[in-house]
Amino acid sequence: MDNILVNKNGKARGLAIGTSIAVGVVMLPTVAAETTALATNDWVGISFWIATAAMLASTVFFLVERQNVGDKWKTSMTVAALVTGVAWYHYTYMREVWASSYAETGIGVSPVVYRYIDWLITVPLQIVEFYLILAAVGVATAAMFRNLFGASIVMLVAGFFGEAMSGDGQTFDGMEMIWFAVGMAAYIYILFEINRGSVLEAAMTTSESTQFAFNAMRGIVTIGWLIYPIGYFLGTGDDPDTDALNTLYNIADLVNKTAFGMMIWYAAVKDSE
Ligand SMILES: *C/C=C(C)/C=C/C=C(C)/C=C/C1=C(C)CCCC1(C)C
Repeated sequence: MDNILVNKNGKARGLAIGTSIAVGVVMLPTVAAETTALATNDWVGISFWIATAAMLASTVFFLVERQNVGDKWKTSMTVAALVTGVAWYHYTYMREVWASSYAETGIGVSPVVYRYIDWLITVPLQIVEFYLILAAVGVATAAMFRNLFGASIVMLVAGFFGEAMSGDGQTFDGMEMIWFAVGMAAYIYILFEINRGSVLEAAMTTSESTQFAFNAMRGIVTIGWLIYPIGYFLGTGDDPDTDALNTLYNIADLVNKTAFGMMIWYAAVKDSE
């Protein structure tokens, strides 16, 4: 306590905590806005609520832990905190869209617009995170960044058009599947790009912790990201299962944002020991 303002590390930590508190206070009116009480049987609403809390906790954790890792990992920790922080902000609205419609009608409404605005910000941030890992592996190029970035935008825009059309009462369900195919093509391209032979080879020559981060990234894109198209598939078309779509999206966000950030943190701590 006596040296928290003197010691360089303590000062930086104090700054991080201060920033977290300031962000929290500024956000308070929206977070604590008049809210519909969650119905006791609203399981999807409960998953929204859990995700909201987890995103906030992760953000504070990544910001504070940033001080305990080596310099070269600090930017990765910052980006991880931005991803969960932006998601937390949107979850406070998404859960409200869902829970209020469920409480009124017994049927939850998908917060499509908030969801996609969130993804449009957090997915490119994750691409930055991937780029930092690929740079540590020694294979990052500007072209690669541009391609991954471009493909992720195509994927999301296609998903948005498909979902915005879903359940609109017009019987042109085929369009949802066409947009799905466009999104899948972009996703498969991303998988291909990070699994190139030259990338895998270069990764094998790096430190243990860099390899851990690299494999975490591949696992996230291959398995974590795959949950989203499954949710989309179940939640659009003739007989859309909106509960399944939102539950899967919420779980996927926890895996891809919180758990991925934790893996980055673990690699960073291992490397900084
Ligand atoms: C933090 C949010 C993340 C990591 C969101 C990722 C979203 C996807 C990987 C979405 C993928 C989709 C397809 C592959 C096909 C079209 C439908 C989407 C947009 C759900």
